[in-house]
Amino acid sequence: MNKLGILAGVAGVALTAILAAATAGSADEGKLEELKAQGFARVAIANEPPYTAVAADGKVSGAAPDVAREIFKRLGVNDIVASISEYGAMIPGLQAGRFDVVTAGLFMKPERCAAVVYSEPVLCDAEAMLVKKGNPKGFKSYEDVAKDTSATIGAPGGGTEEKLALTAGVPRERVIVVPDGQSGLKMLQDGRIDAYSLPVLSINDLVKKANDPNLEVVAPVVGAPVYCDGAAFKKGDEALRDAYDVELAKLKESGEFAKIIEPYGFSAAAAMSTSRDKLCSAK
Ligand code: 6CS
Repeated sequence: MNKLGILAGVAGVALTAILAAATAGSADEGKLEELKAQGFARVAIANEPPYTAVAADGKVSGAAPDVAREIFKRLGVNDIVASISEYGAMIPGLQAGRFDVVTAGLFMKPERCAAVVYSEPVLCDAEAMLVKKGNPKGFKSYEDVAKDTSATIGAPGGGTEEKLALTAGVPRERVIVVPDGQSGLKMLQDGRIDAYSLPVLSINDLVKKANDPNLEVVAPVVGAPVYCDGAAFKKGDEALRDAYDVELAKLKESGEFAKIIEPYGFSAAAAMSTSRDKLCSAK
């Protein structure tokens, strides 16, 4: 197809999306019509298995995108297109319109619940620390890291574990921002950090693939809550979130939700035993 043809095609999709939004009633109801016309939802992920993963051929998997893909298909949005983002950049990216939704294991916490519009819970997990075999510094909690004035801990930038370490009193200069799991593993193996913290299932996945006898997992981190994520939508997209929640509830009810997430190691019961309201109001 020549350039003119491509331009006409793109204009056609845009025009369809605009018309769909205009005829779908209130602006936020138009978002679903817009995504249907677009043919896909743009999702933010982190590439942190088993929550989210991107294979060498670009195929996106992981419990969070798999749930999202199934729900969007039921809403008439045929596919998802994923962008990898640091956790700390996901909410600003959503608010700036770079993504239509965050499906990355972005844990619900009051400050995040104030900034976005979450679905009901999807993936729940405790926190873990990866340390050298024998746990030489005896870490059990983030407070233990704070008390050891020579200790450093790696964590995702803008992530929950970074916040937990800082809140536990680890000085900023001893909390090392780590871009991804493989980097954290290498930094620990090279002795550049004394601990690397991610949720339990992410750390277990790293250890399983590392095949390194000189590693040990501290889990759960004493004093750290069990968190759950939800799909995070931009404020104003409440109607899209509500439509998403209707399909999520049907998946949970039918047992299909468990079939999607439990092979990754997540518990459907854990997500079904709590709620957005409880998690967003947790102290
Ligand atoms: O929500 C978060 O901030 C955390 N969630 C996951 C799945 N991994 C690390 C991140 O810090």
